[in-house]
Amino acid sequence: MATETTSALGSDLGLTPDDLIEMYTLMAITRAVDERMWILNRAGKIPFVISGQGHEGAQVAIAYGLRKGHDWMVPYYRSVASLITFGMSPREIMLAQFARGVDPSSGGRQMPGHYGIADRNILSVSSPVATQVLHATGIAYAAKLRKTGQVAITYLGEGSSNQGDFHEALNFAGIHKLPVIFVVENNGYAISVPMSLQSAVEDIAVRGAGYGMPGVICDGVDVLACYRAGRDAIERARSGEGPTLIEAKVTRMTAHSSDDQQTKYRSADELESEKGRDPLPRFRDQLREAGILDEAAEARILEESRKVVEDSTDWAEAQVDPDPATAQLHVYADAPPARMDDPLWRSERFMGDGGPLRDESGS
Ligand SMILES: Cc1ncc(C[n+]2csc(CCOP(=O)(O)OP(=O)(O)O)c2C)c(N)n1
Ligand SMILES: [Mg+2]
Repeated sequence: MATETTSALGSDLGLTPDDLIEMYTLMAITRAVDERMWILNRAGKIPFVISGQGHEGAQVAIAYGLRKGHDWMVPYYRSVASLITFGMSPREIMLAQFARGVDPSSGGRQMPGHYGIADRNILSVSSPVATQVLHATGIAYAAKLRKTGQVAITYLGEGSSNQGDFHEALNFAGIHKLPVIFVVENNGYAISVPMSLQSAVEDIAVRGAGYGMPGVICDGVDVLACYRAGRDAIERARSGEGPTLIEAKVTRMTAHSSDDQQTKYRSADELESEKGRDPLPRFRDQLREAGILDEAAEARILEESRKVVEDSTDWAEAQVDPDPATAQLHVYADAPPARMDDPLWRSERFMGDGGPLRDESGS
């Protein structure tokens, strides 16, 4: 296990060997949870998986310096490693996958992968890509006005950085020097569309210059470089210097989602060459070489990951589905009548002056 004398790896960044082991453990747990989701999906137990495999190094490292429960995280659908680093538990992740009633993200109402826990400062994932970039900017604006010292961090893919929302958010954040961090996880594809057809520039980070903020590139297999990028951006935001755009170059090790087949648009050669871009073995080798991770510690981490996966799967699966009587909770300010033939449906409150149930006789 880690000791003071084994290595100085990470010490220039203020990271201890225990920090590095924790980061590796978070990556390993997330990978194990993700792999289990695919099995559950193929077994017909959960409807949909959208995977963060290949993104874990960047996600854990960039989020590692945040203050849990104080700062704000505004995730996207691949953010499981970021969320676990920020304190969401694998049980809570699995509850969303199984859409159980006690799921803290939405009580089993949202599409799977739409994680969020309001009282832990984790905003719900948004289905329309890039809308979250504006939400994070608004949260950062509020934090600045209220002088709370909070930092908001948000995540998106490189394809989503072509949406107008991204540019409007960065412009506003740059003008007002907001405490917000924009993390673009560039995996080279927006579903089947390659980077060359998404953007005329190779690096999304250069867009930061257009909005008056640093654009920093980090390699997603270099966990310590990603940590440095995150730490610097957090310090910048916290000290009032303003926003940062981080672009983490990552690889998408799986298809876009469980409903996609990437061999239709990626060659076998390309997929093979990407295998060397898996952050887990890269970080593990780095820790081994530095003498921080020995075989016994690695075996312990593997065992811990296995236990966490078994526990979170079994526990979440055993929880009950949401009560159907609560299906309309939080959908309307006033609960509408349960039956469509209830005369209340025809009232002014629900019909206005011509709703879908307007009396065809014209009376
Ligand atoms: C506004 C909007 N347009 C299209 C979609 C459908 N969609 C979901 S994910 C996705 C690809 C996004 O690619 P990228 O931003 O690179 O993220 P990645 O999935 O690669 O992590 C698209 C087009 C959507 N959810 N919202
Ligand atoms: Mg992408």
